[in-house]
Amino acid sequence: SYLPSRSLSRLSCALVGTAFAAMFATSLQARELSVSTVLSDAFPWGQAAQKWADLVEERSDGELTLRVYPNSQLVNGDQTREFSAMRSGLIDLAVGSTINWSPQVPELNLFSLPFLMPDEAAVDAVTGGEAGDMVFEAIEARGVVPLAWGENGFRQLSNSSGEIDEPADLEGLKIRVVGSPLFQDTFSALGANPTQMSWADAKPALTTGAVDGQENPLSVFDVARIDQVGQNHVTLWNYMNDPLIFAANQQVWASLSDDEKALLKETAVEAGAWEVAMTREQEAGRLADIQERGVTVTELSDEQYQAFVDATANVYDKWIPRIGEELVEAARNAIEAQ
Ligand code: X2X
Repeated sequence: SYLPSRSLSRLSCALVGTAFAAMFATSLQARELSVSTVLSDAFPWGQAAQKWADLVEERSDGELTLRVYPNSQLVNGDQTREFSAMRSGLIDLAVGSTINWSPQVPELNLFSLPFLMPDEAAVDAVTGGEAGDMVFEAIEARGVVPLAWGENGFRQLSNSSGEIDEPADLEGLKIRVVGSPLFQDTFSALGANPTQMSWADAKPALTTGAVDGQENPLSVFDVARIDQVGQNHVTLWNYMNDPLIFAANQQVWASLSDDEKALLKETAVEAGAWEVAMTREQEAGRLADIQERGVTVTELSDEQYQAFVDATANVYDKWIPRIGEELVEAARNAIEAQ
């Protein structure tokens, strides 16, 4: 050959180098997947994602790594964009709230219908049955692969101005709500003045008194020390439960081997069940701690509860067509049958 051997070896070196770099990049991408969460591992929600990551790490012998990015940082704090970011591939995986994904998946508003699910058994009947399957199909139809359920928890009402045991007590109160339109309707129906903002903005707004109240599970209230920013009244009204969903971007999912898919699914189901049980077990202790720190806790009589149910009935008229009559029916049947 008249090609000088030196340049030949240089050429082959370059070729091998490029091929190696490409292989390396592909394998790195396949190995480390991002997981988005809104809350950090100081909260059960973040612990659910970390548990998932730990189980995957352990059972894949380090072949697959999940790296958790808390505080909605992959969407610059805008939690209602998390689903879109996962669908488009900016986020590989997420453990997300039904509330935050509901702007893109209207069926998820099911869980925010006020006073639909009175207790944990009702939540389990919905997520674990036909309604839950329908919700997963709706997520899949919108380009994301759902894997398992977790739980942020029953959302309770807090405020800085006084005890709330009837809708009239909410009259004119500024309440921070998540940026999901159904909440605007629920709190308007109760005579309050709802203000939508992200979780990142919520604590500053409570601190300055820009808002008078907020609603979140007791675990969030407790860990974030919401009582220390003047929220010294909590009403236990179980008005909605906020399940978490473990999910994956569709292209990422399709790129995994069958074994990796099985591993991700099985560990998500396990981490979810672990977190749901833990969240529920901790509830009573958290309530006691909150009361010990001086928070007034209000429980509702059956009549008081019914007054809130009646005041928010029109939310159903507006939202059932958006959620889907069949899905709401399936959820109601599951709740009644338990
Ligand atoms: O923003 C909230 O209130 C939170 C943290 O509970 C959710 O992400 C739904």
